[in-house]
Amino acid sequence: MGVLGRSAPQVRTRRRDTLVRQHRSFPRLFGSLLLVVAAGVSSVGAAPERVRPAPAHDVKARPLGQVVPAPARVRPGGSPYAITASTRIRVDASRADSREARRIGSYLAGLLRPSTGYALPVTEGHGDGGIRLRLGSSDRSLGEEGYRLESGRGGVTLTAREPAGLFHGVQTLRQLLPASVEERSRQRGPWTIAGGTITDTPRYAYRGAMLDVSRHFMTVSQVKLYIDQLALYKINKLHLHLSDDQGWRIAVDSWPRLAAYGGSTQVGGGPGGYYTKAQYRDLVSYAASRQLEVIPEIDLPGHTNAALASYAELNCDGVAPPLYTGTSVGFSSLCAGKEVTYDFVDDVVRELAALTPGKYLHIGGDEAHSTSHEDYVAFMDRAQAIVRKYGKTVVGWHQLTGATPVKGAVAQYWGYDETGADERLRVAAATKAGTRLVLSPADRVYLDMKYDRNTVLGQAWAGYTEVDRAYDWNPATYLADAGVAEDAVLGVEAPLWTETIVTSDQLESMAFPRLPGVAELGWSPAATHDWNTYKSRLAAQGPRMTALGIDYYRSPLVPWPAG
Ligand code: NGO
Repeated sequence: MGVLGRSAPQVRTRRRDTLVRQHRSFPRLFGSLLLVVAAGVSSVGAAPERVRPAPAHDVKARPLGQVVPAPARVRPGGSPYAITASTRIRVDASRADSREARRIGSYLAGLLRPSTGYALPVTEGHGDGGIRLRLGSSDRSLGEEGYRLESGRGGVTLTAREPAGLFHGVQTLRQLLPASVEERSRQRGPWTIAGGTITDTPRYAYRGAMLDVSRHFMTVSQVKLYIDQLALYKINKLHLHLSDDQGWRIAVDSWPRLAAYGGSTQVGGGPGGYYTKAQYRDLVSYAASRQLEVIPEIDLPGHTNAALASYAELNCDGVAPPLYTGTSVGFSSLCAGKEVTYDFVDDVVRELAALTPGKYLHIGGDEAHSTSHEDYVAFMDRAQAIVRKYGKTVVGWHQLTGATPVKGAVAQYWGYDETGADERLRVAAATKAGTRLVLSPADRVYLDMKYDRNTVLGQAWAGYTEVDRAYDWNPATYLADAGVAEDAVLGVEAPLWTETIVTSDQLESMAFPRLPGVAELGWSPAATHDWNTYKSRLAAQGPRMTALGIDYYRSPLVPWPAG
């Protein structure tokens, strides 16, 4: 592996991106200076002293297609629709679907009420006008995640077959409104949506983001915040990297020291932490409410120092190593020759599978440099069988293709431009035998890679990754030269490793604005792919991210609006 020789990252924790911070505080200061001006033009029922005028670039209805990810089909035309104090959100669904549809209606109302100041009651049944959410459409072309948005003078209607489609349609609707709609205090409208029709379905079924909660522990509320940010861009999988050398982050009843002791530290020696089962369930259901499926990962047989430190019997020599708070990789291994190893894997997978409604369970398999090849193959055979026994689909990092992927297994490719031909060919051979791929090329979509040499956080072992590089590649052909066919690609995933990341602000400054580009690669048809038009649509996300409090990196490659 090319990465073998990479140097350990320099860890600089708790630095904030002060530039971004200054940028964020500007509109708020500006807003308070204009309070008096705004007082006379507030929306119905608004408390005037909390209203500020919309910035100039927000006043007109944004063009219908100005959405990230780019919608599949956009037909502008007709009159715009304006949300007003009398607008209702009408939920129109069969009885079977009505709870879900109502929930999505309430979610939309929750997004719009604080900034508009309108009541926006959510009501059920037919009726014209307002915002209409129709679930249970018989239009098969919308698939499981697609939707249609029709906007005109009388109202805006979202139609979908499944709740996921309605939810994604809500994200589009939201982006068609001025960025100030994302503020949590009352703002001045108008709240206008351009007229026309959008018909939208995803290119790939798998559009993921990974969060490493092991190197630095992230609290439940930090993860929920990230989930909300991912949902805005129609990401539908949240892969949680729950164990590594530096920390075990999920309670396992049959092996309680894993979390209690193995979770008690992190990179740099902080207190670490772990999720109780109730907290994990809460995360899973929160993610589901945002149409994201949680994919838990227990990294095996390497990256296991936290487990080895917690239970001496898991070590070949029976001696538990100390906890580890550095950032090296490849030094730990479960003992493939001991039966207790498989009892351990069985217990962990059984408990985790029981907590996880989604179909996937990720067993890592990367950088097992302290496990012999023979042991690796034997171990992965048994570990995969255990995952299947508990009814889950195996996911592994692409080194799994150096063992024997089971039928239906998914390999997550994290190679980069320097990855050798042998390795690519091995991955391609596995796809010919039925293994499907999730693509996470490290020099494209690793969100922990530095943007350029001035980036304070992150690492650079796969090279610098500016916003254009993260966006400008084609998942369908990325491994074509090695022989990977288009239909072997299940989708894309952007991992965020946290050796250098501690706070949500730091996380945001690395994820944004690259993550929306990866989301677009996963969702939008290849025909819409174009850096020049994308960068303008991305620029329009700037004020929205600011309003949401997202500390994004103001890449010089993107024409962000002034102010
Ligand atoms: C590699 C390694 C991780 C690191 C990451 C940092 C994979 C799959 N294994 O990616 O342990 O955290 O790089 O960029």
